[in-house]
Order: sequence, then structure tokens, then C-alpha cells
Amino acid sequence: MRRAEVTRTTAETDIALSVDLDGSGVSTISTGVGFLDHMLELLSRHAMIDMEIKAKGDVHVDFHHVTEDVGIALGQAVRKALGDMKGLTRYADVHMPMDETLTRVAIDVSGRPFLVWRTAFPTQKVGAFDTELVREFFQAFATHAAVTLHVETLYGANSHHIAESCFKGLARVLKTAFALDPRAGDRLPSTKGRIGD
Ligand SMILES: [Mn+2]
Repeated sequence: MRRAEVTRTTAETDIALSVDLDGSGVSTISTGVGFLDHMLELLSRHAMIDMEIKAKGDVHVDFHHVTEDVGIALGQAVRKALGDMKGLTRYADVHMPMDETLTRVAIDVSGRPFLVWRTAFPTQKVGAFDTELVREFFQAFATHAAVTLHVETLYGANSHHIAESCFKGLARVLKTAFALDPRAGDRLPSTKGRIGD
């Protein structure tokens, strides 16, 4: 059972979240931030990871804390759910189109947190959401899931499309990299015999 729950409470946010890596992409998501809910729903659907996420944040300040903290909690839950990583596919990459936008996402479920971010947004906001928070989410997720993640938008003109291509790209690399490879059996995907350091 590759499932995990995380609760995380600070003075800024209160988050309860669960994931099932072997789900069918069903989610119940409520963060108080419409655009973030939209991104997390499509992340769940295209990663085929079931997600329940309830988050309350200090959204009267702005959406920064809740976006970053959901990224932290989701990363922690995913890392927990991955367990011993035996038989894991580990690597994946995708070119994700979204109308005029094309974003490339590559992952190594390495146990080593790293984010390379080469994505810029033509506008400061999508609706009420600050586009710079997309990077904050990815940074928090990569750090706490302990994955090496490269995101590069090759071209694109619409901020909503650019954000969506990043999240859908993440979804598809998680789906592939988290899949168990039947030929690997219970071996770790590392000639070193361990993942993480
Ligand atoms: Mn959309």
C-alpha cells in the first residue's frame, strides 16, 4: 500500500492531506485558492495519484503561505508513500503541450532535492493568483519529496497555459517515475544500492 497522510499546522496554515500513489486520479481538494485547487486537481488526475487535501491558510495576507505549505505537505506525503523505493522506475521526462505553450519536465526520484526552474510568466497574476507562486510550489514539493526536478518552458504566451503545462508535466513524470517496474522485482533502481546520498 503506497499511501500516506500528513498533517501540518503552523501559525500561517493548517493542512491535512493524504495520497495514494496507486490510485486512479480521484481527488477532493479545498485550499481556499481556486487556481491552486484547479492545478492540484489536474496534478492528481494526470499523475493517477488519489489526493485528499484540506488546507486553511492566511489568505487575507496573500496566497504565498498556503501554496508553499501545500507543496511541502504534498512532498512529505509522497516521500512517505514511496517507502523503500524497491522496484521503482525512478526516471521520467515529458514534453507537455498546452495550446501555444510547451514545457519540458524531467525527474529523478533520487532522494536528493533539487529544482532547476526555467519558466517565466508574461503576467504577474492569473486571476487573483501570483504566477511567481508556481515556482514556490515546485521548490517546496521537490525539496520535501526529495526529488531532482527540471522544469523548462520552451515557449508560451499565456500564463494560465504555462502554469498548467508545468503541473500537467509534473503529473505525467510522477506517474511514470513512481510506477513499479515488474522487471526490477524488489531491487532498488540504483547500482549504488541506496538512494538519497
Ligand atoms: Mn485551466
